[in-house]
Amino acid sequence: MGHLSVVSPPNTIELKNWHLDGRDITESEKRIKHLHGLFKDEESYNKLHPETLVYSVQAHHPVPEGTPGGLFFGTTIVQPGRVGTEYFMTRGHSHLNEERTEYYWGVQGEGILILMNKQRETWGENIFPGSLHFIRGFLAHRVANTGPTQLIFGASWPADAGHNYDDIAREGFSARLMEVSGKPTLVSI
Ligand code: M6P
Ligand code: ZN
Repeated sequence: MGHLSVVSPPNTIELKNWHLDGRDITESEKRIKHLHGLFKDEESYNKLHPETLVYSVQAHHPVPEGTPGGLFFGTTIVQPGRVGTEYFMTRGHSHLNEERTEYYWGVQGEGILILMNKQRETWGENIFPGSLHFIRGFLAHRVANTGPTQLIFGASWPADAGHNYDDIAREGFSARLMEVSGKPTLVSI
């Protein structure tokens, strides 16, 4: 970059599916074998092929993790599927820096953003192409695919938010998203 220069940006987004290209992008995949203990029905979990893909994440990290004022940007694809009657979903997390917020938005497919506050009240927001979700601070968040096709959503979060997976691993959310009478339903645990 130089004074008065006009250059191409280092990154692009494929607007059909929000696939990210360019520099500083990490990719991760979560398969059934990586998600032990996440789903309620262990018998159904054990019947699925361990290599079954559940979700994948691309994240653009233009600054180091923890940089005050920095932003990260990601695209997540959750595959269609269920473990028993529970929909395929992300692990879910809250932020280590608990007041940090985040945007999610729907790109393709249908799903539900599951949110839980510190009082362990859990509720959902429908995700669809064009839906916009502002995730307030102090909320645990996770996304389930409730449709027959891939669910793609975008996300942007502060570089100093951090991921807290331990609380969810220990206590879980207070409700699970299950198919009940053919409909996605939050069921108290
Ligand atoms: C979104 C963002 C990421 C997150 C990803 C998967 O892209 O919130 O920070 O890592 O979803 O969610 P999780 O980390 O809970 O598996
Ligand atoms: Zn987050």
